[in-house]
Amino acid sequence: MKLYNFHASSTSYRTRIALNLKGLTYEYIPVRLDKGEHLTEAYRKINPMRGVPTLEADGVRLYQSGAIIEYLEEVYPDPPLLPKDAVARARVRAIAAIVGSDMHPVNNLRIRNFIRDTYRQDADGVAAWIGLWNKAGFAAIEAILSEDKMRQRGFCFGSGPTIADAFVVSHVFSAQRFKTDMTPYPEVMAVVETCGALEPFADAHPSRQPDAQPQAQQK
Ligand SMILES: N[C@@H](CCC(=O)N[C@@H](CS)C(=O)NCC(=O)O)C(=O)O
Repeated sequence: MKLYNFHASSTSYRTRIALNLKGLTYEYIPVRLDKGEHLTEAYRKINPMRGVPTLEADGVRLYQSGAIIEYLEEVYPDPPLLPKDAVARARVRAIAAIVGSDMHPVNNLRIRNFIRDTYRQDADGVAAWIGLWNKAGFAAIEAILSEDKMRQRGFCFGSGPTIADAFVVSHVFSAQRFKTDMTPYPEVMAVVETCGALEPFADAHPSRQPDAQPQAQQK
């Protein structure tokens, strides 16, 4: 397998977590978002939406981290990252979708650049935009986690990692880079602490990736 990705990209990070949880090894192909490598014609041929990650597996190219992670779950079901029960699966997918559909897309690099350039916002203005959507999403996830009395604290669902944890942990990393205040979300932060200590999560952390350098700060 080959994973086209960037160390600080949260969609890449969540995919690395899933690969590691499944015990799958892969070749790390860096796509330097900070150098605009995703905007080249060569990369457009690899990923038509010009985003990371892209996974090459079983002779095919897969895009969209959510689709990639669901593919991994279907083809490599052990260990499972989704519960068996349909309602439980829907709950896990809902938490992942809050991050993947409601939070990340509006804070993506291309959106931040547009806000900066078209609406002439400085770093504080862009951070205010990011914070707005992070606050809405994390408040919802915090409420969902707080209301779930069956859940073991430190995991989004049940007593072990699921797809939801991969999405939440990776997006908290992104939020903290942009100085979103995480103190109102203790249940979310307990997930980061518990899961972050597990090897598959720790090994997927942006700081441990081959393309991690102090000057590479773009997502
Ligand atoms: N929905 C896609 C988003 C992929 C994506 O856009 N990733 C970001 C990095 S986290 C990216 O490549 N951004 C480039 C840009 O916005 O120009 C996924 O989940 O894979």
